[in-house]
Amino acid sequence: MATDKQQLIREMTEIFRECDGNVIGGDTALDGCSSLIMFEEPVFGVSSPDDGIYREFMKKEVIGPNFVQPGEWLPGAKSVISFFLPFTERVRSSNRGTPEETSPEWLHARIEGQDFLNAYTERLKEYFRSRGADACVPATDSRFAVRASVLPPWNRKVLHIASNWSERHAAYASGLGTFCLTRGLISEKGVAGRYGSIIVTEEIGADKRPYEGVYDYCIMCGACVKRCPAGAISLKHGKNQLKCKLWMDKTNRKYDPRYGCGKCQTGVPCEDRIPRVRSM
Ligand code: B12
Ligand code: SF4
Ligand code: SF4
Repeated sequence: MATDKQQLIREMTEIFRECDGNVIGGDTALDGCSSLIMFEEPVFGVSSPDDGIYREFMKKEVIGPNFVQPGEWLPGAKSVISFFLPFTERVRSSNRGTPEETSPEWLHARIEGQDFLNAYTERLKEYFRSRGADACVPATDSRFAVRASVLPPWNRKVLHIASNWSERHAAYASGLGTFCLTRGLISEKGVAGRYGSIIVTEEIGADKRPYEGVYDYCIMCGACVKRCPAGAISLKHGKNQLKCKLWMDKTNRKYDPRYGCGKCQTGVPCEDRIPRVRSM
């Protein structure tokens, strides 16, 4: 029997509501973060593992040959389900102020937020198995790896970082949104939030991508350039990974054991919406 996609989405949303960990409380809470809800409900997109775009991701100018295909993560894969968890207004607004200080709410949403996302995908895995399908979550799979290299080798200022499964690229393939100047992915709920994905052997039916170009949703307004405390973003060259990474390391020394920045994702026109949709 064909999968009822809308019913499936309702059930995956219900699992999100029931999943523990989206609220910060007790001893873990940093100053002012008691009862903080990190994420709003997910937005989903589905793509086919046979979509030629996954092969394109292996080109060196996109991700590179280390990108692992959906069917290699999970033999018999029929669907890639990608989702965006938008940060709540409380998380987003907390990080709009002071340019150099990452808000405690954002720090929680980066660290405990990813823990919650991992727990949610584990619940989704169990759910698909209960439906008789198999499932794999690349982000928590032991084969997941991030490779960093300096490109070209004679210029130590250009850092290329590529994981063997990129959440933003899977989301792009699944119709969830497009990239932007900062290399973040803007969804219909904006850029401030986190992406996750699960590969399943159930045939769900791919969503149409409502865009053509890789950067369609970015209006190139430059607001993120002014927000970046590390001077990592420019209208001419986009985002410099090395400068961003070094800033991130600095936040780790400051807020250890947490880290994060996200100034380029808050106080900008793409924070919680598509700033402009190009007419097609
Ligand atoms: C490594 C990493 C980092 C590194 C390097 C970033 C990088 N290389 O992308 C560092 C430490 C710098 C970093 C920083 C941050 N990160 Co980070 N990071 C990752 C991680 C683990 C892997 C990224 C990766 O593999 N990239 C692959 C490379 C190749 O991507 P890329 O160079 O950007 O890709 C370009 C090319 O493909 C190009 N392109 C050229 N031709 C073509 C053709 C086609 C068809 C396409 C599609 C593209 C394309 O377009 C892309 C954009 O320019 C992901 C999690 C994951 N597994 O996906 C999170 C992730 C990207 N990070 C995330 C976040 C939130 C952050 C921070 C805000 C930190 C924070 N929370 O405070 C900052 C800032 C990021 C930003 N400005 O967008 C989110 C992004 C959410 C979003 N809305 O987009 C992710 C997806 C984590 C998550 N689960 O949500 N991160
Ligand atoms: S702030 Fe403007 S230039 Fe920067 S990513 Fe958002 S829409 Fe693009
Ligand atoms: S996360 Fe911070 S340092 Fe990195 S690009 Fe965005 S604003 Fe700049």
